[in-house]
Amino acid sequence: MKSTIRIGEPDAFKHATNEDNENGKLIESAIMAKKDAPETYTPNSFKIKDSILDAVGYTPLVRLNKVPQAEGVKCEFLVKCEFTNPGGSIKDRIGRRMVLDAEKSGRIKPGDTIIEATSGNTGIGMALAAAVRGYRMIITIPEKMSNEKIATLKALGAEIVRTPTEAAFDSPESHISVAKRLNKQIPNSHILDQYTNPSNPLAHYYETAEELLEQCDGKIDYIFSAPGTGGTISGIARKIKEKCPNCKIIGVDPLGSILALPSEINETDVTGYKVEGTGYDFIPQVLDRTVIDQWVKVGDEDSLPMARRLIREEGILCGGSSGQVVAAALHYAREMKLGEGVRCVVILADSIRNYITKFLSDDWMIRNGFMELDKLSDPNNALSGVSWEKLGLKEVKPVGKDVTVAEAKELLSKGIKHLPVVDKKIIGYITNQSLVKQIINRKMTGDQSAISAVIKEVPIVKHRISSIFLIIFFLIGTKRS
Ligand code: P1T
Repeated sequence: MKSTIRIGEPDAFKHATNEDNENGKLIESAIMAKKDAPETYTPNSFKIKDSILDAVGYTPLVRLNKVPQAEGVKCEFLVKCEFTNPGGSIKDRIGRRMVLDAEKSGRIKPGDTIIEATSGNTGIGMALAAAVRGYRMIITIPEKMSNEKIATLKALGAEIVRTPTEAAFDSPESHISVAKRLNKQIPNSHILDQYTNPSNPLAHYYETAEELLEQCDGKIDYIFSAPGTGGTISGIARKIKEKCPNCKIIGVDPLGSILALPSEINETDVTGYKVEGTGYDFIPQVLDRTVIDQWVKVGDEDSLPMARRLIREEGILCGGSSGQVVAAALHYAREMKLGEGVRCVVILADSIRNYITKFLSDDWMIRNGFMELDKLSDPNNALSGVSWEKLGLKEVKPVGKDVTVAEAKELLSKGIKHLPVVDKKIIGYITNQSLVKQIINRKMTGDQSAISAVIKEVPIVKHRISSIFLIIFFLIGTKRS
């Protein structure tokens, strides 16, 4: 498989626009202004904690012993295991700090409602704080994000509003705009806003970066982090540049996002990606691109298999963005010929728990083109050696986009659960449930087009995979659901 990874030219911060320099100044002045905020809310102690919020932070820094070596990388690779935070991600740090800082400043008081637009992990971190401190929590979150995150959020008592993944950040349907609308409608509600709140980078300036300096005795040569809001990388970078000025900060950005510099490196045909939490279609205010020395772009094809390798080979139970940043860092170390004695630190933002039905599943990986079909000949796979014929699967023929309600209904009544719809290429599938919903909601008749019943969340099928492969996977879905 061809690598998707590409490295931008060095000193990328030199390409930051005036607007980004403003972000840098803004974060600097916020950090100066907040010097009186507590440096940490967590005493570093093994003693009894007053609440689970005191268990946030002080995460392990662990050496990788197999994957870099297998990739021919000579330098030292250390990973910051943020998945050991109580809510399972690095965003617990800002969940706690944004809530406690807002309480301390008198902006919010228990009983109020907190609303946050999130890709899930910040939501979990804030819902934890809200549960402990007594707030109502409303989360707006794009459909793309995993059901595992939603289940955790609901268990923490958060109310969920899902928004379309395709919505641009400034469109009325985006998770950010919906949060703003709810804020106007709900009395005593507040958006603490991770995209602009200085408490976000401050959590990493005061905590994550200090932990790294202590864990490494001040010797760090490279730090790799994949920004979403940019709070992690900006907060860490600001402290590291003060204490360890020769350390290089490398930003890792998914193909399809526009955060990297110089901006030409963002050019791609890729319009979406499966890794959750990193990359955006706008530059968040807390992302200070002036403190990032270089950027690496990386696609899902490298990121998700790398997350699986970290789990399988190193026992590091991390999430997809961790695979993304490690894949990019290893590529960088190899290309730059970083030798023995060079220390690279990689921030692993979240945990396997968020992705059990996504990249942890072989079916999901194969359906999305991140694992070869012949993986099923792997002796460890339950289906090893079993031919598709023996599984008794029938072929499902895709229908065109002009399929009518009556035709779709007829095909679905023959035991097909997912009816693929094509318009030159696959555009989605119709299920009994999606069809019935349209018939009821839109009072549709049999001769009308069934196009509105198409579910568009369809696996990206790579050109190297034949349509037979696609059909097989509709059948697998049919068998198992
Ligand atoms: O936002 P930032 O500090 O840049 O962290 C990026 C990031 C990386 N990896 C994962 C899995 C993440 O969830 C995130 C950021 N997440 C959010 C912005 C959020 O709302 O959960």
